[in-house]
Amino acid sequence: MYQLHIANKNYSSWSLRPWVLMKALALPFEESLHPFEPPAAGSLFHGFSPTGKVPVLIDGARTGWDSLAIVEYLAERHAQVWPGDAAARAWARCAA
Ligand SMILES: N[C@@H](CCC(=O)N[C@@H](CS)C(=O)NCC(=O)O)C(=O)O
Repeated sequence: MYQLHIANKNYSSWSLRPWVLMKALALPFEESLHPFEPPAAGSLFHGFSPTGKVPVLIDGARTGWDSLAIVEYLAERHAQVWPGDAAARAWARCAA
């Protein structure tokens, strides 16, 4: 099971990106919601995030950060992340 560290989904669209994806595809994950109160947030986030930012995805011994890098990590493990059709995939990547 993945663990996804995020902040408030209203104010952290970066957090929202992998969260929406994983919910939409019903990928198994545990959500860890952290209070988002900048500028103090960053120092708290360093407890689990190499950059002090969210989102962060934990997969066993692996820690991944940056929302698009997380999406690409998931795409290598779950074929349904990006559309199969090349044109649709290109559009989806542009939109992301
Ligand atoms: N490029 C990063 C941006 C991550 C980012 O800036 N996250 C913000 C929340 S939206 C954060 O953690 N800020 C805490 C801080 O800077 O103290 C991504 O796509 O994940």
